Amino acid sequence: MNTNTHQRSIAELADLARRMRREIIEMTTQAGSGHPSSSTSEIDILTVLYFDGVLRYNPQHPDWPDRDRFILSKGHGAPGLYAVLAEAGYFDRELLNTLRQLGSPLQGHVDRRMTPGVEASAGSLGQGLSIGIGLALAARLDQRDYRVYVMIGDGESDEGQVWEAAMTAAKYHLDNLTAILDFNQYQQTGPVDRVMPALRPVPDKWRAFGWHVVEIDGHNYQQIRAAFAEVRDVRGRPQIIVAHTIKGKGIPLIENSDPAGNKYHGVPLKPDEAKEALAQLA
Ligand SMILES: Cc1ncc(C[n+]2csc(CCOP(=O)(O)OP(=O)(O)O)c2C)c(N)n1
Ligand SMILES: [Mg+2]
Repeated sequence: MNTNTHQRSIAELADLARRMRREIIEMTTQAGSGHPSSSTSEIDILTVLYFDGVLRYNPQHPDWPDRDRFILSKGHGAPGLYAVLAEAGYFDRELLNTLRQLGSPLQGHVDRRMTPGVEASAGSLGQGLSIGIGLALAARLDQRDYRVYVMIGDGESDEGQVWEAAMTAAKYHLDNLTAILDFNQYQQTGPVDRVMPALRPVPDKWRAFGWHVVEIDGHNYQQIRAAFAEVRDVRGRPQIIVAHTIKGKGIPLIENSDPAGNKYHGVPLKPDEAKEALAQLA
């Protein structure tokens, strides 16, 4: 099954994302740990990337040399990516029930040695964009036309390595590299505006570093689709999609928790809460 060439209707995308939100809740609650709020903030973007004809991939051949690469640099958002990879056909959906178990290929943070479809191991924040640069440079050297997409977090952007990568990608004019910022305004210990207020103004910073910037609502499928189309046509510079998102989006219990979904950073719903959330996502 190669799902990558097929464009879907907005209703189909919404339905897919709803199902994957259910799986994120189910697997984290069953595991008794994990990151449901980080995973649900990223899931609409991943839905368009994987299921609306953006990313070029073939689950039957995860090592296909001409595939596009997606790196989840905020590697704790693993449950979201696992739901996507199962839906895409990289592995059986049953495996989702083994999240975070010893010996399972689905560890708490993504691991490329264990999970088909995972391009880079992550969890120690700040490294994914640099790995993406390596892959983008390799594409150029190998004369391949694959593209590289890297999702980073706003809290992750505290890491100096992100800005070293920002400069380096611009230096090499890597127009086959797209970063996606999951700008949900929160990180593990609180609002990014308190932990690192100098992150703003985000779009101006990336522009100053030589990147093409697109700013969108990261839960609006039309805007996500348009952003991926726009960056594909940019020549001579890397691009970043600054996506405004909400931690726990689509799960009222998490989304409306205080403060703004971050109560559930690294905290799954309890079984009775999960039951309520799943009923709302039925
Ligand atoms: C280098 C490093 N420092 C600290 C952590 C601990 N940590 C795990 S998640 C997280 C917050 C990340 O926030 P953000 O990038 O905004 O991701 P979100 O969950 O909001 O999507 C932190 C600090 C880590 N994983 N790696
Ligand atoms: Mg964040």
